[in-house]
Amino acid sequence: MVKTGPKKGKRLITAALPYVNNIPHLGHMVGSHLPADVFARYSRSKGYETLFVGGSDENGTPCGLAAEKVGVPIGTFLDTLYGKHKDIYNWFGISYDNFSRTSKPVHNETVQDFFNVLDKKGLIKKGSMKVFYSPEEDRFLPGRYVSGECPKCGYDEANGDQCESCTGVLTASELKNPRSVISGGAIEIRDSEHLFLDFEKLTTDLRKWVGKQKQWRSQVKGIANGWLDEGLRDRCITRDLKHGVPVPVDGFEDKVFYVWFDAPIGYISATKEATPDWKDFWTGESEVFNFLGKDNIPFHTIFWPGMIIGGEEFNLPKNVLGLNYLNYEGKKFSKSKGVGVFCERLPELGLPADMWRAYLSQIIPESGDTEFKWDEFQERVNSDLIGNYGNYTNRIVKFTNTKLGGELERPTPERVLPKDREFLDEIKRQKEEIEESLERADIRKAYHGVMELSSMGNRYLHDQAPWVTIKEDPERANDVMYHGALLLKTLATVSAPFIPDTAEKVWDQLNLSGSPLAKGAWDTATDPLDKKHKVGEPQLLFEGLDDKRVEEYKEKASKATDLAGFF
Ligand code: B3M
Ligand code: ZN
Repeated sequence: MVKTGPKKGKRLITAALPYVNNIPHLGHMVGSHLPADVFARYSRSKGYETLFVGGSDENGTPCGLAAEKVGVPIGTFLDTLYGKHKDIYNWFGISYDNFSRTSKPVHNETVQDFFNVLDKKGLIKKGSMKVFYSPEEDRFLPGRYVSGECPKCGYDEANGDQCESCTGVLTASELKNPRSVISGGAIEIRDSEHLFLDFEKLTTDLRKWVGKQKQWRSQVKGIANGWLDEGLRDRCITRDLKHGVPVPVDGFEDKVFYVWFDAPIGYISATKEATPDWKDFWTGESEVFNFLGKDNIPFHTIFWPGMIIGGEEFNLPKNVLGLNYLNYEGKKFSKSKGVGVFCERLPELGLPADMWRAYLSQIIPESGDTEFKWDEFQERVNSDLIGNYGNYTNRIVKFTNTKLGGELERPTPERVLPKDREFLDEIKRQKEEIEESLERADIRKAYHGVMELSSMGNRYLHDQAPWVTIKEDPERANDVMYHGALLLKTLATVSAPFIPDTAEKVWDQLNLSGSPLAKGAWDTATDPLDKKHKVGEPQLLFEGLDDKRVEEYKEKASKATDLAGFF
């Protein structure tokens, strides 16, 4: 019987749009795509009308510079890299309803419409800005294309917009002896006309809204308040570049929008592309959740919300989930130094995506930076996934097959002992605890709760020892296994957002209809099994990881592909 609970509202879930200037590594997976996916899968299962969108951020300088370095036309570069990204997210089971691109016409239109609304409301001003110009290349150059001496610390390789050495933020006129990164030629400073968003007018509303966001993690609050306390100045929203979203203003034909102006509007264009009812996901009761890395927090707590407040009546995010960084064995991920796990290598290792998803769920950097460690990966797979979860599944399905003719009978109420009732109550309580964590998008805590549920099952079997009682009291052995199977059904449901393929396999072994990921599955997870329920065949869920194999994986996974190799 399917329970119909109160109708659940809409949820729009977004993961930050990655620049496709490189191939993602595990740090990118735990920093947005995976937590957003777990949350989206949970929301669907809980019955929310869920839409999970993302896409590639193809505008701005990062992609343009990467294409120039490889020496292929930008269009070719972006098509290839978009494909690589999409393949990787599919392999990982990231359940995007739409993974779009900011180079699509629908995006250009959406950005221009958004801009026009801001303009009509009097929030756009014209102004002049000093910018880098390369006479040799006959073009304006963005900060990333220029290097020179830092006026603050004297570092010789500072970027045009920021010094890597002292982290100081620089304007074009401050950098000493600027030269082009591409040609090496000298740079002039020229005045150029640009458009600015008037942030002063938005500050009061923004401050009010930020103040109300009690659900934000402390780091997110801290960063947002830091920006507000410093005072918001007008923000330049255009650039002297060819590649990007055209600016619909006379005299701006040679300019495009600044990438951080157009990229967040990508959340709207991806929604638009996904469904004709897209507006319903951005207005009314619909809840918007953004998942993103630490460096993107100011953009998602201040600048993008400011644009929303100033623009059309779109919903502000219900929560902004800022994630920290993942390190690798005590170091920072580095493609050139071969430090890290690079996602394009994972399929060839042959390990199931769920193994990665399970370990990564335990090290999502929610409250501080975390670390990937191979020996910990091995340990977690062997002891949690296999020793705890896999073992529990196997005990239930195998015993039922070999000792109970493959069939479980629901015990009559008088056969349910107090310790069984306690056990059944505990299952419900544990499920609720996992649900509370997931509602806050505390993925690590929720995953921990899932493993704890599995341990509870193992303890119950250990204490009730059906393999002993079967000899004198087969009915009691049946009853214990029936309760144990009910826990397994719950376990499959609550683990499904984290390890979806594995949860489906457990579901099959239990011979249940539907899917542990189906809409509404969450609320029926603890409902009783049929009066007489035949289980399926046991099958191995995971193979163990030994030291030798781990060494091989480590070797292979740390070899990142040179981008030129894709062309
Ligand atoms: N592309 C930055 C990044 O990839 C930027 C995010 C855009 S989210 C709207 O980290
Ligand atoms: Zn410096």
